[in-house]
Amino acid sequence: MNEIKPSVCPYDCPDCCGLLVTVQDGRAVHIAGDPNHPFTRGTLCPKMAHYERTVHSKGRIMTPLKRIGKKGEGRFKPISWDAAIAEIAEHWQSIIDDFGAEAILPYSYAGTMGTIGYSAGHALFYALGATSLDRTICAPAKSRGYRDVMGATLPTAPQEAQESDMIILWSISMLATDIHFRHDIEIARQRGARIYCIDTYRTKTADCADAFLCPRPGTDGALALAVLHVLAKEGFCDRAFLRRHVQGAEALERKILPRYTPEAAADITGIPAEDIRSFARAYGRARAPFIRLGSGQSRYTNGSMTTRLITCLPAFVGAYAKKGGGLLTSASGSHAFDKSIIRRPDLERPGVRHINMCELGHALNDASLTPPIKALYVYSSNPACTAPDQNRVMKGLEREDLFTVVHERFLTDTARYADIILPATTSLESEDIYYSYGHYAIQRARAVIPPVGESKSNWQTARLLAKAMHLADPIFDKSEEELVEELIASTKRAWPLPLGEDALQQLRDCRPVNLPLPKDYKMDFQTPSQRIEIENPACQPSLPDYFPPHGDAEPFPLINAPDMRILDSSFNEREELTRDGVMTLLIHPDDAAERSLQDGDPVRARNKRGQAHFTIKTSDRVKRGTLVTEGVWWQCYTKDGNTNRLTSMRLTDKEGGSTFYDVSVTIEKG
Ligand SMILES: Nc1nc2c(c(=O)[nH]1)N[C@H]1C(S)=C(S)[C@@H](COP(=O)(O)OP(=O)(O)OC[C@H]3O[C@@H](n4cnc5c(=O)[nH]c(N)nc54)[C@H](O)[C@@H]3O)O[C@H]1N2
Ligand SMILES: Nc1nc2c(c(=O)[nH]1)N[C@H]1C(S)=C(S)[C@@H](COP(=O)(O)OP(=O)(O)OC[C@H]3O[C@@H](n4cnc5c(=O)[nH]c(N)nc54)[C@H](O)[C@@H]3O)O[C@H]1N2
Ligand code: SF4
Ligand SMILES: [Mo]
Repeated sequence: MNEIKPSVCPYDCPDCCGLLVTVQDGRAVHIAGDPNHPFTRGTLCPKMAHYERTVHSKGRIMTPLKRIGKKGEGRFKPISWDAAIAEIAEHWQSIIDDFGAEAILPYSYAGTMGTIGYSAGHALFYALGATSLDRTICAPAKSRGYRDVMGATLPTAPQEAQESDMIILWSISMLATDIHFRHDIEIARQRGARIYCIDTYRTKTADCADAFLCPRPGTDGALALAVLHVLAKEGFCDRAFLRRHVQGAEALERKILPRYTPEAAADITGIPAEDIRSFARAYGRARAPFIRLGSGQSRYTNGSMTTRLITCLPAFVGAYAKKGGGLLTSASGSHAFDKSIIRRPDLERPGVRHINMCELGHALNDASLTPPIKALYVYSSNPACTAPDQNRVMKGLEREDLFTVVHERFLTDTARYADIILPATTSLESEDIYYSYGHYAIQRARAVIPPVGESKSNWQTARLLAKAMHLADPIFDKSEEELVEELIASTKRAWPLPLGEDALQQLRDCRPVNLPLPKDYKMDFQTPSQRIEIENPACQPSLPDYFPPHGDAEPFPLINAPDMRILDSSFNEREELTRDGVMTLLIHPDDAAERSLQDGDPVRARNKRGQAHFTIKTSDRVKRGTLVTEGVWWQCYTKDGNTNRLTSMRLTDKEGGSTFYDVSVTIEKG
């Protein structure tokens, strides 16, 4: 008999879709979108349309495995959970005895966005005294840039865009990464809104827009300043709003903006001055402009500053005071729950060493680290594929003296280097509660099918390891169900407005619930001055200004953007998705002609960190002088490693974020 059960898409995607899963004899046989979800409204992206193929893939790891071949060779033998846990505990204990607990490094990210699953290892590794991981791989510089201007002000809800007359898709690959926002845009468009896209190449998302601006990589800060220049000079500022609600607009106008004429910005960005002017005028004239800001601009050494500059735009025109106007960077759904319930920061030992996950390649190879990293525990992440400076990461993973445990669903690039692999459940096999970083709905999901094989969830595994390491804290006695109940109860203290009884019941019943937003939330500026802080005395410099990205010394900036078929390295298990080719390098036809390159030619892209092989595809979607590749592909689909052979461990200006796009290369045939 078929049963339809609610669930939530667990992937690192702002949409956090509500799912309806058809279950037959304990197997998921069909996945659909939940029409009652307030943002995703019944549709799914192509990746998830066949999630059942991932869940019941023949590639699933079914039992714990122990390495029998060389590191990376991929030969393992099945062992029992008891044996695996005992062996891990024994290794860890002997490492702790010889080197101290900081010689153990956990490494995880958002393989699952479940509130429990994401943070399932925190309490365990804090209690052990292991090195703490700074989880910076995604876009902390973007969050910081927003915060430097807006503090903790709630970003604008995406559905507001329906009421906007000018929507700007700014460094967001919407059709790949936030597809449900298209729904809101289409409603706005039917009401007469114009859509703009700002990206470093003409993405499919750009095709949805009425106008497209194409800056040189990492130069959007100069574009934002020139827009502000035009707004100020041509009388488009909302002076009353600036006087009442904004700190430092006048200082910016006087001290910084004179340098950023559209002509000066054209030199920096490569966008013609006239295009900058007409974009600025459209922004100034719009009744309620809405910016949907992705993360592309933040993955550069100037990433937080660029975001800070873009965040100044709505303030100059008073967009927050208008229905439909505003800025959405990342929705604050993460504040729905008191995450300390699961993360237990009180267990972290004072002064314990922190390592930035973007610098894994250093951490595993740096001989001067005391203590050195002797054990690595990876879950919900695939750093051999997704971390920058892959040559260094691989060198570290190859170390015979590194004891590596990987908790995974598939034999990923990282799992191949494990000494022990533990089988992980998918979201359909475990209980959790989810929030989104793209909208304000939250939702609980119960397990809808039994675990596939002997797989266990992150939390169940952390509990087993905690017991084996004799950790006594009562948290390790709690089930996921108990934790979910506590998280639901915590909304009362964590979220600014209480959820009504109906909403709480809906949550318990696994139905999506929109977090209540305070009336005038857009105008409730949560900064020390209670104003928008264009001048922020706590920042250095206190006024935002443009500075260039790092860029490297090679001639071609290399954008490595999301691919629609996969999500970071997730979905690589679905071989059918690689059919149309991977490791494609898009190049402008004139740049290709100058180098006698033609479609289908093999090329090698190189810089001082390494090289990777691509297949050329000429395209006038790409700006002259830049190169584009899409997707983070498992290394087994590549000749000698993926794009991350070329990317750098360099960090962003603030928050130690990743700089994946701040990289350049030379190319040659072969
Ligand atoms: N299909 C798919 N969906 C995904 C992912 C995926 O890999 N594939 N990844 C998931 C994750 S982890 C994240 S963090 C989000 C990211 O979601 P997004 O924010 O949409 O993605 P970004 O990687 O930040 O890149 C967005 C766009 O920024 C552009 N860009 C790069 N540099 C610049 C620049 O200097 N200026 C401007 N204006 N644009 C620039 C890129 O060309 C790209 O089209 O997506 C999530 N969803
Ligand atoms: N070149 C380049 N590199 C990039 C990016 C880029 O744009 N360009 N994007 C970067 C960004 S924004 C991010 S966020 C990172 C993300 O990089 P990662 O953190 O490596 O994310 P994924 O590649 O999605 O890998 C997640 C893994 O978790 C596993 N998994 C899923 N669910 C569970 C679970 O419940 N438990 C366990 N134990 N495992 C599970 C999946 O099978 C998958 O292998 O990649 C970064 N890397
Ligand atoms: S990956 Fe994103 S768009 Fe696709 S189903 Fe999941 S949450 Fe929805
Ligand atoms: Mo990310």
